[in-house]
Amino acid sequence: MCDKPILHYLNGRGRMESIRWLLASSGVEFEEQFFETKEDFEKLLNNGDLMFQQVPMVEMDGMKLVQTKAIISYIAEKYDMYGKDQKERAYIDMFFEGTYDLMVLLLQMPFMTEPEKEDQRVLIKQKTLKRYFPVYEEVLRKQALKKQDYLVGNKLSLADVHLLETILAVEEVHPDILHDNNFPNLQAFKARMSALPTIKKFLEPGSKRKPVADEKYVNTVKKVFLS
Ligand code: GSN
Repeated sequence: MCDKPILHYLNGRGRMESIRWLLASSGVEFEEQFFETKEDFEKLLNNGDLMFQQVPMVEMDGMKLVQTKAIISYIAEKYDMYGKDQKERAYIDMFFEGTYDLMVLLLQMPFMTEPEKEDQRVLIKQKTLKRYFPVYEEVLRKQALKKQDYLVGNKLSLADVHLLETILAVEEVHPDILHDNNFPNLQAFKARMSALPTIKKFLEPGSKRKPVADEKYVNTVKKVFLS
């Protein structure tokens, strides 16, 4: 019997990566069971382990949790990353949903054709600059005036962890986006967050953080889910 959460997914980012980020940032060790073939996935399905025949699935506390956002909420609440009251939680949810919407655009990209990828790169830049990053920059500017380092209250939350994950993912597509577009508070946030011990460790090579999807991973996903 394993006390650590067990994450069931492919050996790649996808919808599981934010769950990995949240657990790692909370200092929680976890195990992973990867599947690589349709047969492995079907085994989980046939065992009745997947409520909606979908992954991510996380085994923890005697449950087989599915639905990414439900999993994220459970972990955030359990490890005190979900604010101190209902209002803080509402803001954490709003900030998380914003970065999640941007992250979906990033996660789709490896599965596109080259011309589609180019359009998506442009779309990501436009949404990042016009819709998302200015919001977080302004919130962090106001928080800095109150000598507060995080998006909500004065405590690390799910919203901060997901913002850092998203900043780093956007930078993989547009490396100079913070520097070239005058986001000093986001830059300072990125540096501060990356230096937190649990996050620093997760960012180091050899951690359970997954690389950006390559061709092999894309083919595995297609083989498992689309064949
Ligand atoms: O957010 C969630 O966890 C669900 N609302 C969606 C989960 C989902 O779509 N999972 C995919 C694989 S991960 N990539 O998106 C999945 O299990 N697809 C198989 C299927 O038959 O839907």
